[in-house]
Amino acid sequence: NNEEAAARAAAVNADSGAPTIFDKIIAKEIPSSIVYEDEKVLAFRDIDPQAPVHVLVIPKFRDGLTQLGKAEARHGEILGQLLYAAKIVAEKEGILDGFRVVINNGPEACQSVYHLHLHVLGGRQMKWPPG
Ligand code: D5M
Repeated sequence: NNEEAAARAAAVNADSGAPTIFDKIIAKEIPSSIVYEDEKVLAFRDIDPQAPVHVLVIPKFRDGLTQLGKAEARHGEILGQLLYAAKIVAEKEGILDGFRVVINNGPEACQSVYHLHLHVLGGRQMKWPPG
């Protein structure tokens, strides 16, 4: 089924530390629909939206943060900036009353792009537990 296929696809995408497609988005070498940008953070619409609002929030400088599991104490500031940017995105998108922030970490969580990213999802009733 779809979930198994997604899990398999994610599993082949292990964390190699290689550049990802998000580097090209940051460099504006490939187009994206930008929702918010500042010096440190970029937020753009997910190409495969799972909700009416689905925005990815990423650090412009990956600095070893291929996934949250690689975070170290020195990343504290950017991690806070990413979470705050998620709130700004929710506000801009008009979903401040109900939204979800997701980080998929590693193959078992179906992470497919190894450049840390927060998913900001909203605009519909969410379910719990997530799949
Ligand atoms: O989420 C990775 C997400 O990245 C997934 O939801 C699709 C999205 N993606 C992949 N390529 C693009 C481009 N080019 N534009 C916008 N969004 C993109 P993960 O948590 O790793 O599964």
